[in-house]
Amino acid sequence: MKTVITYGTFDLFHVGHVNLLKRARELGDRLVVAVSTDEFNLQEKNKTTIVPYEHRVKVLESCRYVDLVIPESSWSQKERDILEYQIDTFVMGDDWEGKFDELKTLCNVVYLPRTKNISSTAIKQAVAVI
Ligand code: C2G
Repeated sequence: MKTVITYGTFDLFHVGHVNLLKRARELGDRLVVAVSTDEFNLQEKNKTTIVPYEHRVKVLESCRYVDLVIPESSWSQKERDILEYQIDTFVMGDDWEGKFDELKTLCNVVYLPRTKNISSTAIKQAVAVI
């Protein structure tokens, strides 16, 4: 059983997220997704989300590529998660290229090309001007 993990906010779930999750899932047999809590987003990423954490969890749990959803509440939990869930591959979009290379001592680290021309921020901006 090859297990993959990825982390993110996944606000305003869109096709860029779907493409990332699909490709991540294809790297193993099981995909664990760690979703940033509202507090983590606010305190650590200076991000306010439109969709509250509980709803973002439910949306991800409904995605065919996702097998398990866990909370992301700190930057430092990744090492613990990799050991606890026996992760073989850690995946992030390449906007994070190189940022998590220290995890290479624990598992494979893969950065996948982001989907162009879509982001939660762009969606917020587009809706704001309607
Ligand atoms: N993503 C993508 N293409 C896009 C938008 C996002 O491939 N057009 C990917 C990102 O690279 C990331 C994942 O989708 O791997 C989730 O994106 P965000 O919700 O923006 O995640 P982020 O806020 O970057 O949080 O500890 C890591 C952080 O929690 C990552």
